[in-house]
Amino acid sequence: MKSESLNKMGLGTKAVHAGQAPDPTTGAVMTPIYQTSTYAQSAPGVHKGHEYARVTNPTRSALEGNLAALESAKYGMCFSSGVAATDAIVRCLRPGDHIVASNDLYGGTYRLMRQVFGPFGITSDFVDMSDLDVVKKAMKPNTKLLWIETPTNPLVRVVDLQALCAMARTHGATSAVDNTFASPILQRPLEWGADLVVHSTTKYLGGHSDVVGGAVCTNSDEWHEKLRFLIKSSGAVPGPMDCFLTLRGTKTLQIRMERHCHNAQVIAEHLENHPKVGKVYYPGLPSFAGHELAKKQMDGFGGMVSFLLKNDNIEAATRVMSSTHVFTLAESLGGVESLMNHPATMTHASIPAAERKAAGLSDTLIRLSVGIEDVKDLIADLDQALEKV
Ligand code: P1T
Repeated sequence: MKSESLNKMGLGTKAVHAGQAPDPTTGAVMTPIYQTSTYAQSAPGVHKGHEYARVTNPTRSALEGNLAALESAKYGMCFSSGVAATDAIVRCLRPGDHIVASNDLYGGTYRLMRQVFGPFGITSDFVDMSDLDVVKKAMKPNTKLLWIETPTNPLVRVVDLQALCAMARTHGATSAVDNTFASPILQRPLEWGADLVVHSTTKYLGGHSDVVGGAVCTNSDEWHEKLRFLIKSSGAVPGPMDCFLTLRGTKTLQIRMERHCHNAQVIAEHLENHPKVGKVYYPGLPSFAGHELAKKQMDGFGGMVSFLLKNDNIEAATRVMSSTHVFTLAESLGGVESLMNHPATMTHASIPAAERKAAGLSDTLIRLSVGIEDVKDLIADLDQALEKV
């Protein structure tokens, strides 16, 4: 379908069609897995748009077009993982530059910024982005990147995209929003003024826990050029099979997100009224601090729910996490199947305990990635696990 006509269509239509047209040589409706490392040239420098597969691959190009359309972006660029996408952005900074990032964020992002880029002279501070004054105070003359997650991982805090992106712009810094938890179906940060949108496509975009990948979308010609150069020069690219799987995932993204949101809402409300549960973190609960902001900048509240037990100790939390049958205890999120995760020992273990505590991330927090199963079965599973404490 022509991209001009697709531009006016809804996200469900874009998810199915954007970036893809029937294969010109065979008519194959689905974009083939172009399993090739190189492309024939009829004379030196004369080719059909592809020279070498580290630089471009048609299956990857289809996925890049698809993700760009979903994020209202001019450009999409795919990487071998979410952290590779983050790595490429931070690599564009220089020694002496400073990053302000959310203090509630994926532990691997913290590890990358502090432990990988710190020794190269790129410093980073992690602050509570739900307080705009705190962010303003953290910005230094050498702050070049504002790294935003919303909803955050794992406390699902919702922060003000429009205000934060405007603050970065005024300061002359780039705003990058990790949109992994929301997916473009629920939130499109470029529309709120972000310079860059980042995804771990491993999560909702892929949607089936069978592929690792990352992406950056942008409207900036300058950032497109810088990141394309890094894709070619550093080579953290996804293979064609991975791109095919992710492209297959995005086709059903809209309907999956509807079900993730529905199931998570029902579960969050159930847990909020459960006698064994102390606190529930979910943007769809009217009692949740970020609820009103989520209504403004999101088109749904997402599939991620975190909670603390009333009997708030690690033995009880461990018992619950070891007792579910439908929820699988595992890292990651965003797949069709429900997962349960213990941030303190799993996804956020690389953040020092004192910093986790200062950010409000308790060692007893349990995080749920609510899947698309029958919600009554998910509730029964949680109830029988909670019965054990
Ligand atoms: O795993 P990878 O595709 O490299 O993506 C990293 C990443 C980036 N951003 C966010 C918000 C993430 O949640 C992740 C990965 N997160 C998990 C594995 C997790 O269970 O939280």
